[in-house]
Amino acid sequence: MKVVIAGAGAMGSRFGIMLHKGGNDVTLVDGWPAHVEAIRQNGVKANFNGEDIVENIPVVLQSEVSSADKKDLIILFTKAMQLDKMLQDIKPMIADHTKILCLLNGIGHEDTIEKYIPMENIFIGNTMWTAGLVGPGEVKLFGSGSVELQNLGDGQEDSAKELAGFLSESGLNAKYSDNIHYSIYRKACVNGTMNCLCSILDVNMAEFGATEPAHDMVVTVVKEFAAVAAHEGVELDIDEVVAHVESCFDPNTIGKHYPSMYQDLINNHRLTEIDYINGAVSRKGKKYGIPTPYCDLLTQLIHCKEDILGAK
Ligand code: NAD
Ligand code: AOT
Repeated sequence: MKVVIAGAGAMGSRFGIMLHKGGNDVTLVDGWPAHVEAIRQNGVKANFNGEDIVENIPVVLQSEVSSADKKDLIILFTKAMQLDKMLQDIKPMIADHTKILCLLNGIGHEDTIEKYIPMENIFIGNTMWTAGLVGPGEVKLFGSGSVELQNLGDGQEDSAKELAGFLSESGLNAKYSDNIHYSIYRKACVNGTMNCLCSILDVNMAEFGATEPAHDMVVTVVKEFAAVAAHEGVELDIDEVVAHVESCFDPNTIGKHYPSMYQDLINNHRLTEIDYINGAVSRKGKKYGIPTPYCDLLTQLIHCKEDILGAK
């Protein structure tokens, strides 16, 4: 199987490394010239669960993508606001049979992907793996994780199960889900609380969890996500989702992770995915007549912080 990782930052590098270590034909595609050049020169450097490794994976700039090289599977790992441009740039690699798997955080990416790929080839999901970009060509990977995915097109369940099996062969711990929209909203609740609040408060997830108001804030945000999801026929179990979000507070498992929004905004003064997480819930809330005051405020606070820090 010829695999492309479209967007080879922190998470794309993790998936690229694990699939390449698993013996697969992997190519990385990325839009950041310094990162691509560093990988070309030195391979992808990673601290992988405490061990320093180098994985030599072929890499191309998205402006260099060639139509001579059609791929079987493309795994999307851009930031949400880079997705449309990436899909335009990788068009030459897409054949009639090419499957696309989207594991980005946030809600509604299928609306963007459907413009480029027939429904029967689209698979969507989410992941509990984490990763951090240290600098061009270098990532930090620790802890364990999982993937859930499902087909968007009718009758593609077997392909989705095969795809999960393929990822699991390389240790990515992937499972087929028969209710992926539930899983995506459930993961969006993690990001809709942890990503923005850790960025605003300048803390990791364990430090936020140790504050007195944390529980009430998590419950309030999850209820807003649940109200919007219910309007779309996705009935979140609020207590279970709150417990899932709060499991991220544990400093012995994942609590010391600074969410990707923190890494972008606070460490690197980059624009964030807020409009695809809390901002998406705010927009949907307005459309459906559902009040979402916490999501509205959190979205605005992150945009304030982007302006204050001159994020690009
Ligand atoms: P990332 O920012 O590391 O990489 C995304 C793209 O941004 C890549 O093309 C990368 O080259 C580019 N980029 C990164 N830093 C840059 C810089 N300084 N200058 C120019 N370009 C730069 O993104 P990620 O953290 O891998 O996230 C990809 C998707 O996965 C997002 O939707 C994210 O929310 C989601 N996700 C992330 C994590 C995590 O722990 N990082 C966990 C689960 C899901
Ligand atoms: C995360 N983090 O999704 C992953 O940083 O954007 C992110 C992210 C798995 C479990 C908890 C948080």
